Amino acid sequence: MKIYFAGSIRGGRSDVDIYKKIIDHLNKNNKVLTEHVGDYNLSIEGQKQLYNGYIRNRDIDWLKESDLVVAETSSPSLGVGYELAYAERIGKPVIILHNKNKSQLSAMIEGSSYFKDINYYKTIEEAIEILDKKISRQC
Ligand code: 6K6
Repeated sequence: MKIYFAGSIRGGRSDVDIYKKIIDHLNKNNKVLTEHVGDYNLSIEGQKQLYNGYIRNRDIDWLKESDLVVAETSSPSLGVGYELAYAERIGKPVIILHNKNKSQLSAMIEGSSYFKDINYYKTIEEAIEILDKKISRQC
């Protein structure tokens, strides 16, 4: 399955270790199209050589191509919010992972009837267990 993983970049990189672990786990049995989101070397300042328009269009093409969107939303990010709204608009399946100890999820996401699959977790092990259960149901 092709998976579009969404996580904060310019919204802040404090959860990059979580993104990396989730991406590595998903990549064992799937193809994550957005591996760079878990790249420790991608800083808020990174990839400045790429035009914003190029990044936006490339990412939206990948989102359209994917079978599933997995979004880690604990670090609030405008880009992730945009991707979630886009996924909702085109009817792409979405699994959301959120750590309530880090932030409160936006009412725009919690309040949308489209996002039924919002999962609150505390540890990375718990997040991975949730994903495994959900993804095995989708296959
Ligand atoms: C990186 C560092 C500075 O500028 C960048 C731009 N690079 C990006 N490369 C790939 N995907 C991106 C980039 N910027 C945002 N995205 C997409 O939006 C990713 O798929 C993330 O899921 C999401 C992050 O949005 P922000 O608003 O936190 O950056």
